Amino acid sequence: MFNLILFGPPGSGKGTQSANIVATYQLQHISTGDLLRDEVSRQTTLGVEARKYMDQGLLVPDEVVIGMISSKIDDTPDARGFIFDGFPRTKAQAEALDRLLEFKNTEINLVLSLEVPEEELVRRLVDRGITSGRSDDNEEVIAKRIKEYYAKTEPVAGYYNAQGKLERVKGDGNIEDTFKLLTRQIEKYLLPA
Ligand code: B4P
Repeated sequence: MFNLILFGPPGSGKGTQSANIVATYQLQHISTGDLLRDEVSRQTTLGVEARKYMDQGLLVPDEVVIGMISSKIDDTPDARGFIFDGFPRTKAQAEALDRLLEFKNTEINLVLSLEVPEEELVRRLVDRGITSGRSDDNEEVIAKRIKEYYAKTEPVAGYYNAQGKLERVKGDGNIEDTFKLLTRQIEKYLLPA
């Protein structure tokens, strides 16, 4: 199996690039943002609870997200590998993911971190907010999401760096150029010279 994490701040292009990577490498895509928005739109108990955090730009509690990931992994026993998009976002989530994968005799192989300056993140998310209808894509909540990222999520990069799995990728170019930089790292891993 090949298991990849796409890491980076809100608006860095994780969702956008995951779609491209899935199409090229036939990995199973798991986006905690998409899973949570699906629960919110179906107004499940989990969704009603999660929305309170998402609308404020805060992370949803670890136990909720870890439970969701665990059942999603169990639902796809034949996957060739996974691309985790927007997960893990805390050290507790990263440790839980390591345990879940170990249970399946597999592990995270590569963590690609998209690096984008803060002004560009805000610009992209404000732009998306004009058409997305997402209640968290407005300037006030975007600022909170970015703050939450630097406080709780950025340290997760160090967790994977210590395992020798982290590669930083410039994410401020256009979608196509960023995709090329990501595939270069994936190919380097899959087809070492
Ligand atoms: P997510 O859905 O993960 O949203 P995101 O971080 O904002 O988006 P992403 O980085 O994927 O950006 P995208 O490609 O869409 O999270 C939403 C919320 O859910 C969180 O705030 C949190 O509350 C909750 N949540 C999710 N996972 C959680 C977890 N594990 N634990 C706890 N809580 C969790 O790109 C953004 C925009 O930029 C798009 O409009 C796109 O078209 C544009 N864009 C992308 N690449 C571009 C490029 N190269 N150039 C120009 N524009 C680009």
